[in-house]
Amino acid sequence: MFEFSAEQVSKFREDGFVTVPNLLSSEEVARLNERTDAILAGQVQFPKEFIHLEPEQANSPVALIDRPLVVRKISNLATRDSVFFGLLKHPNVIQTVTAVLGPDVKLLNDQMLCKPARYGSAKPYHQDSPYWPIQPMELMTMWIALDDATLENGCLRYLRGSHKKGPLEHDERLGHHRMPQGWRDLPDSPEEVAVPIPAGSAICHHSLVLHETKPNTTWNRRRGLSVVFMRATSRWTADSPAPKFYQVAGQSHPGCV
Ligand SMILES: O=C(O)CCC(=O)C(=O)O
Repeated sequence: MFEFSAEQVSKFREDGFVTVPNLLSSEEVARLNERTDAILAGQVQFPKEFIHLEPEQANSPVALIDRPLVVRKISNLATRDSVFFGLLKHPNVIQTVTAVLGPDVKLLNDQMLCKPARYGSAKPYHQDSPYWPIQPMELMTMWIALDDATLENGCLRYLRGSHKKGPLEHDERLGHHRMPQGWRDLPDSPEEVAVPIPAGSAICHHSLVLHETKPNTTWNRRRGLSVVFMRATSRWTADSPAPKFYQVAGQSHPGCV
């Protein structure tokens, strides 16, 4: 029987991340993976603008023949696809997000992060919150492994406790990635923890914890679904009007997201 315990909540608060074993069954993982392949093969309707290729492969003939070899990211699956939408109602997901964020929770966004076999590239150290116009910066990313995430194929790596540094300026660029100054070649640090997890398990991380993934050096892709949740009392800070955010649990609050 699944349980997200008080110890896991404390670990999340202290370290900035915590593993969630057996969030999904192997059947549920297989169903999501079959659906992803059906979307990529065009057997299921899905807007093309939400499917992003590895930048250096965008014009390669491989992109026309075998999309799973070149797709890097698929955005907005949870709110646009009926099978992925089921995750937002999944009792284990609801139990976990409400344990960390409280009873009133909304979805900010979600994306499937694929690291294609052999050349799937690194994502350098960064915090998530500086990318989003949401205050306070206390959101939670649930990264669900849809393949075993290993040291070799680019599992998540964290700097334990780094969410307590507060938001850092992300003013250095590496390709299309943004990261804090001086974090490109991080010296070995005892706080750095690699977190391999099997398919169906997840990691929940605080939106200010520093994290990265290394390249995929194996012959198989590595898929992970990154789903971002926020308290329904959060505020939208951009000048543009706030989008309508999906209510995952509890109730909404006037003047908030
Ligand atoms: O999956 C990856 O390669 C990067 C994940 C990440 O940075 C995130 O989910 O915030």
